[in-house]
Amino acid sequence: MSISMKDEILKRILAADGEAVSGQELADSLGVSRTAIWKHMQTLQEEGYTFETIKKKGYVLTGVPNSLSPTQIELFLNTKQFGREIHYFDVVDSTQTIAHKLAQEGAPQGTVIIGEEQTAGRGRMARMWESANGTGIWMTIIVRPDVTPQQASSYTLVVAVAVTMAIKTLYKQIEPAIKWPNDLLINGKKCTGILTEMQAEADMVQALLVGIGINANQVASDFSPDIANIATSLRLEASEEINRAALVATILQYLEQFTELYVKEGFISIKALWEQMSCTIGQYIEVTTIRERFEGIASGITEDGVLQLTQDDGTIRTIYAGDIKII
Ligand code: BT5
Repeated sequence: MSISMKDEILKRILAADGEAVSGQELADSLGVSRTAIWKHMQTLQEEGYTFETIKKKGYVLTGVPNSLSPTQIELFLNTKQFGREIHYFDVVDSTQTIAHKLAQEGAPQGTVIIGEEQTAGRGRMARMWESANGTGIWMTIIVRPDVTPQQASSYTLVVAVAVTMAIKTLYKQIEPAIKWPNDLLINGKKCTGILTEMQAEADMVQALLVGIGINANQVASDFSPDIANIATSLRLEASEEINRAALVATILQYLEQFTELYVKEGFISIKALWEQMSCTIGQYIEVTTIRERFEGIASGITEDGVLQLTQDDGTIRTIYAGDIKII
């Protein structure tokens, strides 16, 4: 997609990373007049960007609009396929519902659905996912990996690694830990949840609908009493405002990369990274599955991404799905 003059100006100012960018130099290098530059700067300000103008030096970016519009994301996007088609909404019931429909209609791999707010955001097993307006990242990515439905169950772990890498890359002061299978925690509180749903035939995945919910810019009082004690946001932990568009683009970048690896070589290619980032292995845990509840030490993860639990009597159980509590 070609980039507009206004976006090109914005890109250069963003790339300056807090240094002033001179209007004259912008005009010269882009081959337009100073007035044209000034007009584009006006438009950017109307869109919510703020600048400081430093005499004889130029423009310094002081704020970006708090929006996840495709234009915003594209500014940071460096992928081949992921995020090249973005469906962006102010309010949705759940981005998963829209993704299911689009996937059935044949939407290509990498299609992204984003809602600024979800009125019926959901977690696993019909749980609620709190998705307040404008504060978080509520998105679903359609992925069409060439794997069997059985193999696909480990994809959630791949997503967890990609999101963790993206957060660590942009916010070096925080380090999320992966709680098997689908949570990212910071200081023991949940900042991200992942929900992977599937459209499949007996031995072939048609589409994975990868739902990612990230608490980005909430302050403590934004959380409902239901989750106030268990939830946190990246902003609370990193002590800085989160640029949600940059984070979405960085997640898509890592996810594209890890998906390629996963399809080619399987979960084993990501296993070591997952183990490094996990806070589950080595812990004494209680597991709840649909049918039963048991305890033991989370002793490892298999090459297929299945959790292994060593029980008190030494027997090893493999866990494909469920909830765990570190006890
Ligand atoms: C998850 O489920 O963690 C998966 C969440 C996936 C949400 C995304 S947002 C985009 C896409 N569209 C959707 O509708 N969903 C996906 P689970 O492991 O079942 O955890 C759910 C539990 O997390 C709830 O029962 C609450 O205890 C807690 N919770 C709810 N909202 C939360 C939030 N915003 N932050 C932290 N914890 C939350």
